[in-house]
Amino acid sequence: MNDDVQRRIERPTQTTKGANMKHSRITGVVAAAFLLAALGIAGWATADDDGDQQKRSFKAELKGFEEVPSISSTGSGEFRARVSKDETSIEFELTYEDLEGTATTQAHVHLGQKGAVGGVSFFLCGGATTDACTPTSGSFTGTVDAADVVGPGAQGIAPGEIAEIIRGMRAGVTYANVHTNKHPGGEIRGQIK
Ligand SMILES: [Cu+2]
Repeated sequence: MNDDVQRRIERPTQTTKGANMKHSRITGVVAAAFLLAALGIAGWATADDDGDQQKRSFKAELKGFEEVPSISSTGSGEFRARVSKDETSIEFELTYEDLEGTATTQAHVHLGQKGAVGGVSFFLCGGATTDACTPTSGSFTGTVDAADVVGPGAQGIAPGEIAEIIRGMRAGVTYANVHTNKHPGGEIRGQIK
């Protein structure tokens, strides 16, 4: 609340003369109405940036130090994703390079907060419905829909529950992870934001 509005609202309690009081009450009401209108407009502006209020674009920088426990690796990568307007699919792009493992086995999006290991939600490469991962460096694009979501059931996401993993992405509790023969638990990882 700016000082001017604050003063006008407080003025009735500081004024003792009847006429003045009535005047300041009206001023106060008008000021409060303007304030509410301003707050309302500000609220709409932030909610309506992209036509709705849901975050759709996501990104992660992948590196060995983000693994749990940290891995020292020359590898790096980037993950980007976009949730469709109708919330039924996720378009993604994954790139990685300079991995130390000679074979890249799988890459996934997992459910799990930073610093924790969680289960697999969907594949980015190396899965039944995705391309095979390429060794040491690679670039993949794809579209994930409900049928591609495999879990993780133990963490409350049943196969097909794409809305729930999207919710996890929006809450910052998902990560992209690239697995190699040298580091089967994951060589590079990045929290999705
Ligand atoms: Cu994984």
